[in-house]
Amino acid sequence: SQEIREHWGTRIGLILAMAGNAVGLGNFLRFPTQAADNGGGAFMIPYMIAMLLIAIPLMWTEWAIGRYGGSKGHGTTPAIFYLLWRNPIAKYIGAIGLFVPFIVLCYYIYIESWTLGYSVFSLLGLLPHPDPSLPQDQFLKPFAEFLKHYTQPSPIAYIFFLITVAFNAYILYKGVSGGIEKFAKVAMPTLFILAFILMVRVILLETPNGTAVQGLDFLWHPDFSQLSNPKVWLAAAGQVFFTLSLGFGAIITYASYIKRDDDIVASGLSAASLNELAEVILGGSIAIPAAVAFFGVMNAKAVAGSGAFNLAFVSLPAIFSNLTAGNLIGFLWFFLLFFAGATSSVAIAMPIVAFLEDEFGFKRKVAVTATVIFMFLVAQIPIFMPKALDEMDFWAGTFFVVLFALLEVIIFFWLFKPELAWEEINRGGLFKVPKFYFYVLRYITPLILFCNSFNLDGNYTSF
Ligand code: LEU
Repeated sequence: SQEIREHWGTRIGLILAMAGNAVGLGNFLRFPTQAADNGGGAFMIPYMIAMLLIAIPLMWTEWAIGRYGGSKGHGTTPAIFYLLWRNPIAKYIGAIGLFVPFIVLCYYIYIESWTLGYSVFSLLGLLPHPDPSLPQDQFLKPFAEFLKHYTQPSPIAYIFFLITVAFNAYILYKGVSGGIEKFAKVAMPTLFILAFILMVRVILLETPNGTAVQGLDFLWHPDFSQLSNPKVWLAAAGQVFFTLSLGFGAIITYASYIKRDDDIVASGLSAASLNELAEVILGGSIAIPAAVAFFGVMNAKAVAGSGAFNLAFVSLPAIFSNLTAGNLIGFLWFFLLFFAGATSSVAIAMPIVAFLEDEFGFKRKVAVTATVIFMFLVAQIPIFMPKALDEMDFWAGTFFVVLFALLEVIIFFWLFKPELAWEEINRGGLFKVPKFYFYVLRYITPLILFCNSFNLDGNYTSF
């Protein structure tokens, strides 16, 4: 269909939508868990290096691939990879860029729905309120049981899931600038304000077990002893992928709605910077410091090691229930997570929507309806089989994203023309990307990704 392709309304709208795509549950749940589990200060060094050497250049690559495809009427990788590399295999490789976001969407949106449910429970004071003088494990127990009961799944969990799906569908129906962009313009500033309030409240926490400041010290005190541990490097690389939505096909689809000569260099960097602000400053100053203040450094590590769900849905509500206005603070926390999740779930839904529109000529509403129905059906698997959730998260959210990123740099910087790829990134840029990154993208990034794609350690799951 040669109808005019939709475009983002404003540059700030584009940046906020892309930041919304990136800022998600990964920033507030996955990052603290990964950081604590991998030694705090030991994790941050590989994290920064992976950010500079893999994530930032890949981010520009995905923006460029998407904008290029969009200028030719295509927003998803089966078509775009074939434009870049005239080999039928390109279409099959490109299909990974549909499969990955779709699979992740099907469990991600379910977890997102818990955050909506929990924000309502907090606000209404329906979460447990055990006696604060109880010993720690007994104090946490009602919260753990509440979560277990909720995710069985309970009928109420199912209702919140339906509301969450309807909410996502509504934003998608409204289109790129009328839905996603408008929502991001409200959700992103709100999210930053909520996170800031929570951060300030948490930093002031002090109990006989510890202080929030000790939690910050745990995260920011560099620990070089773990640098030779490959597990820490893999975890850091996995986290930068997840948090920036790299290798999910979602950035490419969003970028396909950018005008051909509009800047991507500065906008891409701005969106990534907002994500890092939300992750290392805000995300890093809420869950871990709160857990350290309440449980002490050693126990906080154990809490984080027991998984992101325990940290977010058991430990934090338990901590908040002890504070004045705890219901309200709990609400801020879960509602923050809901906004973070929703701006990301619409992003991973978009590749399928765009694929149906661009390649089959579906109208927006039909494409969204088909995507939502299909998602709803597949989502029953993680809803009723929690083991499947882990499995989907590992394969789609951890393994295939890295493989897909490897294939996309090879296609763009080797099979397409490297000089053209470079010019594609820089065209319209408010500044030029340092040439250093050209060599990084041609040699270093693929090499690192190649080594990383052997990461089949099944213990390594996102959540
Ligand atoms: N980047 C998002 C997050 O941090 C996830 C992605 C799959 C949309 O939660």
